[in-house]
Amino acid sequence: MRTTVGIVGGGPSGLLLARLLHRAGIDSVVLESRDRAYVERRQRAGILEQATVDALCAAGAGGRLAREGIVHDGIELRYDRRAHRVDFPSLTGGRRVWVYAQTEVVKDLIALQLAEGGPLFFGAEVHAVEGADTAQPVIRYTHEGREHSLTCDYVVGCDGFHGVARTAVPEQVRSTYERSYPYSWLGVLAEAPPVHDELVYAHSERGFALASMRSPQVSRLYLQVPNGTDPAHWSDERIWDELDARFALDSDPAWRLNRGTVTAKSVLPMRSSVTEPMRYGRVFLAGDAAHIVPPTGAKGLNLAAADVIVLARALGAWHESGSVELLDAYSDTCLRRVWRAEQFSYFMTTTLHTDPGQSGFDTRLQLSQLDRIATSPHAAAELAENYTGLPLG
Ligand code: RFL
Ligand code: PHB
Repeated sequence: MRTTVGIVGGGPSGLLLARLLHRAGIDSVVLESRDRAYVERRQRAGILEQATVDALCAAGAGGRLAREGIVHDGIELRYDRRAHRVDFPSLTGGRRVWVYAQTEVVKDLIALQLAEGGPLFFGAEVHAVEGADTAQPVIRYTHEGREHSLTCDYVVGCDGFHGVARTAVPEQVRSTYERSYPYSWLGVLAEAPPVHDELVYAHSERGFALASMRSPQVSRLYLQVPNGTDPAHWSDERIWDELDARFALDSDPAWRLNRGTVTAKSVLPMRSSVTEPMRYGRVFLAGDAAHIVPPTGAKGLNLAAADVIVLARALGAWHESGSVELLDAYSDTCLRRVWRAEQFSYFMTTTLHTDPGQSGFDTRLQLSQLDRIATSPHAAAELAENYTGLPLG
């Protein structure tokens, strides 16, 4: 089999790329190792930048998003038992974000890809990407028990942090920069209406907490927990009590979350990682295959979308005119934005979480930084610009 662009991985980056290429008249094949139900159920991100929403609309996947997505004009920061709202439009010249879950983005893109007949194979496990530095790289994969190969003009590794495409970049060319954090998140999905109409990020002596949402009926909540925590040790009651304690306000002692049935509980580690370069020969890396951020800045999915927007434009230019100028610039263009998001995610994470060995001095620095955001429009604008998303390079 052969195609113009072989895409390894059918997560949000692979699926969005396939749709953008289809609109540009470029054929592609998506190979996804998992089955459809698994890919559609994976609970992950919830916040979309406007540029991500625009790309989903351009890809033809904007219909349900426009009806069910919820526009947010700000977030609330809680610290020292006080609340401060950061208003995005007034600080950024009108920018805002959307609440629309990654599960829904993926469902919409899969439905579209299958309806328009773009090849998308589930249960297709890629073992190797060969010939990155030749004119015709080849993807080797197994599907329905048989070995196959897909010959391509270009291969894009959209296969996430544990994918194989990254290894097509030779070790002597590849550098990975990483950081891990001494805490994880316990993520909870609950059939409970969100009590507040925007996201609440809380710094407390007991650790970080985040109240997000999936719909007017469903809350998505996170608690900082020690690495290695077993979610089974957190009963529903303990989760609700701990969340209420971390969100506590002196000005409103009666403030409580709405409680409801907990439908999912999982622990996710926090990690930062960047692999450079994001391109070697005719193989490109996009999304989590190239970089990971801790979720505190809500950047993971948006960075993945930004990569494939840049790549789709570059492949479009090559397809139309044969020019490889934008393809040659891909890695540098993406990495500038990636490192900005890495810094912002690191900043949000280390400002809001409590390190196990944290001193009183460290805590006071965090509170001083949060106070600065609450009192200086410049400091607040820095947060708001990064959170709502910087312009695409
Ligand atoms: P994905 O979503 O990991 O998709 C990669 C796809 O590639 C497939 N795959 C393969 N297919 C074929 N052959 C192989 N050898 C393959 N190896 C892997 C996988 O099955 C998968 O379908 O990467 P993509 O598309 O780049 O999208 C990135 C986003 O998913 C990611 O950045 C965010 O979800 C990060 N993230 C979060 N971001 C947030 O902004 N807020 C969150 O709350 C949040 N929660 C999370 C997260 C990431 C998590 N991971 C990766 C562990 C929670 C988790 C658990
Ligand atoms: C989510 O809704 O899952 C979410 C929102 C904001 C974050 C992280 C996760 O920073």
